[in-house]
Amino acid sequence: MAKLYLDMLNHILENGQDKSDRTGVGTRSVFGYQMRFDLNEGFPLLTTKKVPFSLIKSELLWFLKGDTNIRYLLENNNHIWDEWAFKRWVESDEYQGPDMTDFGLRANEDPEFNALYQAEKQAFCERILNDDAFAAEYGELGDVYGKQWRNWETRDGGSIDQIANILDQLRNTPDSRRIMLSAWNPEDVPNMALPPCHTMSQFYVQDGKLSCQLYQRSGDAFLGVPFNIASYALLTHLLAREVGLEVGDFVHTFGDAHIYNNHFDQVREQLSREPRPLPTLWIGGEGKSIFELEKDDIKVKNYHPYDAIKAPVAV
Ligand code: DHF
Ligand code: TMP
Repeated sequence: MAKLYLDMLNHILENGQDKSDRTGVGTRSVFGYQMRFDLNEGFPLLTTKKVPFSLIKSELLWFLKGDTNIRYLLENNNHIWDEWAFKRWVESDEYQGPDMTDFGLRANEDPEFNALYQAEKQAFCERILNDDAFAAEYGELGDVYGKQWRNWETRDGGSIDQIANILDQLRNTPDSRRIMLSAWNPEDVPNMALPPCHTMSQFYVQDGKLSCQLYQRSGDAFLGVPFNIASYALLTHLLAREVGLEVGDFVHTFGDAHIYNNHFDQVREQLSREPRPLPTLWIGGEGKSIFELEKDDIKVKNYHPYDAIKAPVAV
């Protein structure tokens, strides 16, 4: 598995072309790439660097709850979405603090600004946790994954629960070629902190095994992609458990797969490491449905990765 991922990094390094991007950081990028993970070979969590599974888990449980407010993530010590909520806050009319224009780029270049920014972001997170009205307004990321997965709005004012529909189809028409999960709602895209990167997925049942294919329109190969692989592998396991299937493959298909220009050293460090055996996934919570599972019901066992490798996230 780790080999498949390292091959992808290598492929982008060797075949990618330099491309400017929205964040101003710049990338090396390819268009179109695919990996196939056999989920029976172990749980696909990278071993060539430590990937914080607890964050992947709380993010997926947050999606499955239909929640789009970062307060739940903060309560679970998960800060992976902070920057995008913070961005909405500092761009709002109500914000009166120091100028935070282009905070992502400036924080990487200017240590003095970085200290100011970190303090401002920390204060923001504390306020999200402690001030209900503030959290309701500025903890919201808009119509992101949770909303589309569980409460897709219909034109007659109703809503569609795509996860419930998928479970119904897996139970009743497992051969269907229409078992889809879409996060890309063109009407809502302008109202999202970040338009969905994992855009659409499809589920497939053969020989009692559930497979999943994801189309990811945009993949940050060093930071986001290891999370995305593990997250969809976990989702596939959770759906399979719910309907009494085994797991099959996770197929990961990309549009723009890129390495940010400020991740090259980290990528080379990772490529120098020899993959270790994969961990396994443990799901407890006997009798609980997929919507009732809590973080302690899900664990990875025998995970022995190399040390974490830090890298700045492009905002
Ligand atoms: N923007 C960009 N440019 N890349 C992303 O991967 C990305 N991902 C988002 C939102 N916007 C994004 C949501 N997912 C991290 C991982 C996933 C993620 C956001 C951030 C991340 O920073 N991971 C660190 C550890 C973070 C921590 O421990 O708090 C890592 O080293 O994996
Ligand atoms: P974009 O909207 O301009 O494509 O920027 C989004 C960036 O975030 C891009 O580098 C891809 C990355 N990303 C992931 O790789 N995985 C994710 O799950 C998310 C949310 C973002």
